[in-house]
Amino acid sequence: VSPGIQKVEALDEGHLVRVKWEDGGESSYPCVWLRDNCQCPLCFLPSAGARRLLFEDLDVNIVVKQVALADRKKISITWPDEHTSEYEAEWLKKRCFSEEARAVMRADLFLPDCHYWGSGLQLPIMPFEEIMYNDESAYKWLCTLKKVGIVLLTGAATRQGELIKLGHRIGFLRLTFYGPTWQVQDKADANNVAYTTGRLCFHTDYPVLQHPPGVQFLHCIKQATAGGESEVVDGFHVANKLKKQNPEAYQILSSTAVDYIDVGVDYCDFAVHCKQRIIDVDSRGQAIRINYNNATRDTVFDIPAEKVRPFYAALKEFNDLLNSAEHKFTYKLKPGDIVTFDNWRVLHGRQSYPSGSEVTRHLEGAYADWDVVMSRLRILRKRIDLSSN
Ligand code: OGA
Ligand code: NM2
Ligand code: ZN
Ligand code: ZN
Repeated sequence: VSPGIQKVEALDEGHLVRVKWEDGGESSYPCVWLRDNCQCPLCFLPSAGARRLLFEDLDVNIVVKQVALADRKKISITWPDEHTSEYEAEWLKKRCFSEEARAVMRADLFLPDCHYWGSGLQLPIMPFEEIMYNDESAYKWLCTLKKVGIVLLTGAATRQGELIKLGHRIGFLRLTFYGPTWQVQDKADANNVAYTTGRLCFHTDYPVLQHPPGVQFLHCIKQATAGGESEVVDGFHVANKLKKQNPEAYQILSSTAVDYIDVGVDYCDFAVHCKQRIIDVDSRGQAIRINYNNATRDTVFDIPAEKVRPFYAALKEFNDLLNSAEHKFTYKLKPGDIVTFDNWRVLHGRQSYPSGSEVTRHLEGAYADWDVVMSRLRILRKRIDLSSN
């Protein structure tokens, strides 16, 4: 519950409104923002939770005509054109512009908290049944998926279709050229190296797409007796290591646009091309997405010839770090296991397994977008919160 308001006043020639809280704190709100966010039925459509006010109708130099304390829990503003707006104390407090308040809001919305790991990973494990039927468990699953980047679900049926159910649990799956879900098994004339018995070195899936899938699900239906082990590595953790150990390599991988290609037929025919930086960074140079699949890296390489060798040297440094015993975690999926992981952060690979005339190993895979996963996480959090209060 937010504190009441002790005092409200206009400052800076009416461009700013300052609220003094009963707990001693204070917050300042620019008037252009207050007018922009008037909550009256003319300016805001509550059924959509969206702004009705057109930007054209906003005076970006607006000042208040009058500001008053309606009661301890509300302020009211009269604008020069006599339009009036009211703002609740709690609504204002949440939207305080201080660095601290914004950090709280940011953390609440996007859960940026990240637990890095290496070979000592304690793989989080939850029963599939539980996350399907229990909201608290589902919430915990998605929070852990966001924070750690990987969660193993156990006890699913050993037939196709479980990932469709999991998709319904979060909302919907991400359709790609490989279909709504896809079958990882040895195939004749494979249209992807994943559909062979070969070893897959550390990769993220689908960097050839402009917006690669944020989350990946792999459901083990059948496992090879020998071989077929899985490997995972925390790409953000390793990227940080590379930045410290070899800033120049980091600089090259976070700035060079690498060409990717995927041409073939599956769900429908496709000819996909894309340029991606192997380490995607935010404005502060922090890794936010790894885009690396050596199999689909194009033979076309659109950079000047003299930059090619330094690029390969940088990629070798990164690839070596990914594969170092200190960083990688190895495990073997059992029939009924579903590994769920952050495909923007965790790189995965598999050991080769013997080929034969029968199918000896079968995984069903699917993708989801982080937007959908985070949306479900927030809804579950709210629902759990409401039921416990
Ligand atoms: C893939 C993949 C892992 C495995 O299909 O992209 O990484 O264990 N598969 O087969
Ligand atoms: N599969 C597994 O980037 C990739 O080609 C990843 C995608 C075929 C859907 C593999
Ligand atoms: Zn209004
Ligand atoms: Zn893969």
